[in-house]
Order: sequence, then C-alpha cells, then structure tokens
Amino acid sequence: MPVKQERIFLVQKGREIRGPVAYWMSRDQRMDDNWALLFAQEEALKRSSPLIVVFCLVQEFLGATIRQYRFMIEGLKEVEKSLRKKNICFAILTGYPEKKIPEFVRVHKVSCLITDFDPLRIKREWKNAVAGSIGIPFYEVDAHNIVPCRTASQKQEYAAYTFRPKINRLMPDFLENFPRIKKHPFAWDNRNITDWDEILKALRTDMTVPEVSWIVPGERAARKTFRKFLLHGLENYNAYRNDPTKNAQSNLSPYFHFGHLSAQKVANDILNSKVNPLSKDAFLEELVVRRELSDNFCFYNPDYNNFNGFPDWAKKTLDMHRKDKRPYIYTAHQLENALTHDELWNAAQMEMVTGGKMHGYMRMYWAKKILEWTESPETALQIAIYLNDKYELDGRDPNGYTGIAWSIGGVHDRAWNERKIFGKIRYMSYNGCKSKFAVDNYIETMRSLKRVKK
Ligand code: FAD
Ligand code: FO1
Repeated sequence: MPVKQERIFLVQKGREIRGPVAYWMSRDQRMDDNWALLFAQEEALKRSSPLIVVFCLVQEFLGATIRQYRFMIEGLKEVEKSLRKKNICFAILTGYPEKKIPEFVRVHKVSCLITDFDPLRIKREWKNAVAGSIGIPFYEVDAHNIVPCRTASQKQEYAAYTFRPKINRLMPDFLENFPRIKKHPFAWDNRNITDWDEILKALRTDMTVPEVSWIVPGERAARKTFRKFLLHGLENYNAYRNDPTKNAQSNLSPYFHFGHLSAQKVANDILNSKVNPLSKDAFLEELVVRRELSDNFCFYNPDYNNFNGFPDWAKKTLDMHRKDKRPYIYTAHQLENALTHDELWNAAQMEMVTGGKMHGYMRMYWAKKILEWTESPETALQIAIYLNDKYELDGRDPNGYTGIAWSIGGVHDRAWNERKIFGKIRYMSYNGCKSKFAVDNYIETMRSLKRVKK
C-alpha cells in the first residue's frame, strides 16, 4: 500500500540519475511506523537502488544539553542496529546539514533525497539550504502527524475548537495501519559501522545538566512504555491527568519528541482498546488535537516563539499592563535555581531540573508565574523557553513553543476577566492548585529529590 500522496511534499523536482536513495532522518528517529522511511524504500525499490538512512548530528541544537543528546544518541544506536537487519545502511554525519547533506549526496551519487516534516524554523532553514545545493528530486514526508500538517489546515487555526472538527473529519482516512519495512534487496557497499564512542567524545554540548535514568531511550523502550500505559495507566487518565501527585500521564512525550514512537500507531492502538471512553477521548484530545495543533501553530506562524506571535487581543491587553507594579521580580538565575517565594513553583522547577520532565498541569502554572514575576512578557517568554529547552527531555519542540505561547500569550485561549499584569490572559493561582490537588505532597516529593549538583 503506497504512502498517501497527502503525506508527501515535493520540495524540488531535480533530475533523475542512477544511484542510492537516501532518507535524511531528523525528527522521526525510528525504523517502524515511519512514513518517511516507507516512502524512501518505495522510491529505492522503484529505482532498484540501495537505501541509505543518513542522520546529520549538529553540535548545538536549540539549547540541548548532554541530557537530551545522550537520550537521542542511544535511540539512534538502536535505529542503526534495526536497519542493518533489513539491509539498510545507516550513516551519521557530524556538522552543519546545509553543508554535510549536499556533500553526502554528491559523493555517493544519491539519486533521490527524502526527509521528514518539521515546522521549526531551524529545520526549514536547513531544508531550504540543502534544496538550493542539490540537483536531484527532494521530498519531505510528514511522519509526525496523523493528518499531515498541510492537509489538516491551510492556515493558522484560532483554537482547538476550530481545529478539532477538521482533524476529526480527516482522521479516519489517515489512521491506516503501517506496512512493515521490507528487507532491502539492494545492498550499499559503502557500509561502515558508526563509532558511537567517537561521536559522544566529539560532542561539544553543555555537560552540566545530568542525564536522567527513569526513562530508557529508543524504539523498543518506547513501545514497552506505551504498552504498559495502555494496560495500566490509560484507564485513570481522565480522572487523574491533571493531578501532579499521581503518576497518571503517559510519559511518552520524550519518545514523541525524538520520534522513537509513532503517535499514529499509539492512536490506532488506543482506539482499538477496551478502555473507558472518557479516558480514551481525553488522551486522544491531547495526543491528536493538541499535539497536531502545535505543529499547525509553528508551521503557519513564523513568530511562534516571540511576542508578535500572540493574538492581537493578547498583545493589546499585555501592552496595557506593561507598567503595572510587579510585587515580585526574579532574574533568570533565581528562577533557574528555584529561589522564589512560592514553594509550589520551586517544586515544579526542581521536578524539571532533576527529572527532565515537569508534569503537564504544572507547566501551565510554571510559565504563567514567570509572566507574573518578570518585568515584561518578552523577558518571560525568553526565560521560559530557555529553561524549558535546557532541562526538558521533550523540549525544543513545537509543543513547547505552543504551550509557552498559550500560557503567556493566550495563543489558542480566550480572554478572561482582566487583572493586574496579566490583563485578560488566563490567570492561575496557588490556591487554585490547592483546590485541585494535594500541593503539600507535591512540594514534599520534589524537596526530597536530590538537588542538581551545580
Ligand atoms: P500525556 O498527558 O500523557 O499526553 C500524551 C501526549 O499528548 C504527549 O506526549 C503530547 O505529545 C500530547 N500532549 C499532551 N498535552 C499536550 C499539550 N498541552 N500540547 C500539545 N501536546 C500535548 N510538550 C512537549 O512535548 N514538549 C515541551 O517542551 C512542552 N512544553 C510545554 C510548556 C508549557 C508551558 C505547557 C503548558 C505545555 C508544554 N508541553 C510540552 C505540552 C504538555 O505539557 C506535554 O506534552 C506533556 O506534559 C508531556 O507529558 P506526557 O507525554 O506524559 O503527557
Ligand atoms: N535533529 C537533527 O537532525 N540533528 C541533530 O543533531 C539534532 C539534535 C537534537 C538535540 C536535541 C533535541 O531535542 C532535538 C535534536 N534534533 C536534531 C531535532 C529533533 O530530532 C526534532 O526533530 C525536533 O527537535 C522536533 O521538532
């Protein structure tokens, strides 16, 4: 069953030559359930050519540290092993993709280049630069969204309620089962196995943020985590998902972020499960509507990570309250080290710094307080993004830029009753949290976490 046309975007036509087909893997770092890889194999079989998967490792990526690089590299090692069993070569390049990918295409006479869809600015710059330097057909395949981003909507959606009907109408058509990757009949003779120790040693990334041990990277561990959640966690998701004292979230976001797991595969399995419909709907609302709405926002709004990206009503109301007195003002350093007067906020910051994953409910409170305790919305945005991208395993992701823009700039939200500093941006309070969950237990738990050795 061929990959659906709507998932494939022709970046540039190019001219046909003989040679291997290459999948430039970036966002979807997995072998199974990956439309970009499946399309690349279709193209290679059509040309009776070898199939290569190439990954270009950059030394710096949106503030990532050894915590995220280690997680990613462990996942890539597993991809290389799985591909080798299918007679598909995995090549890792180190350096700038704008240079390294065209060089790879030229040296190995690649006949067709495929990459995966990603709305982030940096990725679109990489792709435009590569397209300008190669003369062969170049495709981009949306392997991240169930409904391809360009198909779901041709414009920035106002909110989940405008996006949801479009997704729900299109989803049945796109929720197909994945064919398996075939053992590839044409071998590529330039095989060399990656020296991963060398790769890790050569990394020039921030080594001060410790790796985490509560989650195992890679496709296999992702599937195992999902199966366990499906069997034991999903049932109570609706009841407890907003309670940070209960471990009721799926913990799948690091796997979705690095592409170790297909959201489409997860959605299919959930729809076929016998779990209580309330939890199924609640989870799919997040996994499909909210997650794919984030790609919509980052794809259609070039200002997804700055004040200009906020809706007009939000910019107006925040502007009107710029001069409001701020009872508390904290520096980035004080916030990073959880040195505020608010023990609940400090606990959330510690959860992120030590564990690399803050509870979803706390992320809203956390970001909104940064708006309240800094001198301007621009400073708040900059600090929230900096901390989120430095410490979260799932950071540097459209979900993050959108989640922060929702919290600070009312993106996908509506106006609420006006108040100091926030204007009509939705407010969240310590007492509001107290009415929802056992705040003291959460604070206690985070206090007991070892402090990150500076
Ligand atoms: P679950 O509750 O189990 O949800 C399952 C999946 O649904 C998630 O993995 C995610 O893919 C999707 N999802 C859930 N909530 C949201 C949401 N609000 N928006 C979009 N998709 C969602 N998510 C990230 O992936 N990376 C980030 O850097 C990130 N930063 C955020 C910052 C702020 C200020 C806010 C308010 C939200 C942020 N989110 C981010 C969204 C959400 O908080 C996380 O996706 C979620 O907590 C991840 O944990 P989970 O996989 O256990 O979630
Ligand atoms: N993608 C790449 O193609 N090359 C990289 O070296 C790379 C590093 C990296 C580090 C941390 C991180 O969170 C993401 C990273 N990514 C890299 C991109 C990632 O795979 C995702 O595509 C995007 O971040 C999600 O949109």
